[in-house]
Amino acid sequence: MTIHIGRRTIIGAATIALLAGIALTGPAAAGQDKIKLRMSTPASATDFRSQGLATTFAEGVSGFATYEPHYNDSLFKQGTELVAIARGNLEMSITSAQELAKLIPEWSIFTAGYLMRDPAHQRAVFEGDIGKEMYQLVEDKLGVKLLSVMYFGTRQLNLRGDKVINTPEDMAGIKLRMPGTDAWQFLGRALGANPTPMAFTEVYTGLQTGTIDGQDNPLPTNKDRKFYEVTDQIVLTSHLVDMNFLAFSKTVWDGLTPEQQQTVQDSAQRASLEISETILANEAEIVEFFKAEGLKVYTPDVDAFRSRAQKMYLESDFSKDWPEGLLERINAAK
Ligand code: KDO
Repeated sequence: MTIHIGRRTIIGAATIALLAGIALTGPAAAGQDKIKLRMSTPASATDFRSQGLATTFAEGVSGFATYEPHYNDSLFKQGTELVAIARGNLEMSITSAQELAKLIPEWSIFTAGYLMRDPAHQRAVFEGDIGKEMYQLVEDKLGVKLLSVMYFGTRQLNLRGDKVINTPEDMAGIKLRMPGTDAWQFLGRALGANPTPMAFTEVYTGLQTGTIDGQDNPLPTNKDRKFYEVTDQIVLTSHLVDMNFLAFSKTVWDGLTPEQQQTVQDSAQRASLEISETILANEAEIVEFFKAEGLKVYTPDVDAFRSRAQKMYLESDFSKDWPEGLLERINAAK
């Protein structure tokens, strides 16, 4: 008996075999180029987050992907990265709650000053059910996956001049640079300042020329960007226990094998934990550096800043978009 195999059948079988090969082993193993993961950020190459990702994350995924970071806003401008990922023009970014809140109003809860107590609270919130739900919202609404949370440092006021700041009232009339979204500008007002938007990459010159009277960032960032060269004081308001999220294209994610997805996830988590620990350790020792550079570093009446900010957030339009009961769940998270 002869079995007749038509031409069509042969082509069909070959196609199935080829697709199966790709699906089972991924494009890299199928002899294709590695997947390119371009990451865009306003941060410098020496920033702790940049360094952690360029080593731990890049090495972790190197079997099938090439991590290609672009620093100092050189690929996409600050605040445009998430839309670029959603549209398929970029694979990764280091994003923030403020940028997410611009596109998904529920996320504005995480932009509130004096909400997170410390880095441990932040991790408890995002690595538990709240994180799962809020990450899913981003995936559903934006087609962007948030892989991990990293502590970015606690934001402090960094000002020119020698006016002593004790309460939010002392900030009246101070032109404080805040990043250019509504959530950041509101935080500037909650601190009692006159906020003005400016891109991160322009802050040093803004301080140098006196276009702005000050800015706010975590201490390691102030050192990395040399803001101490053009300012006179740091006021330890600790107004935002700041965090970033590693954002990843869902389209790219969906094209990975389950093993590759796991490797991406594990590498992101490992890098984010290392980055968080490095930043925390650095913050603890860095005050002496600024003092040696001639800056005054002191703690104001933090309770006065906290009560003004909390009241303003609760009365704000932002709070109308906060999911029912989420504030209480965040406060209770341990
Ligand atoms: C900034 O513009 O001040 C800020 O610190 C805001 C953060 O959310 C984050 O985007 C950060 O800039 C950039 O990663 C540059 O460090």
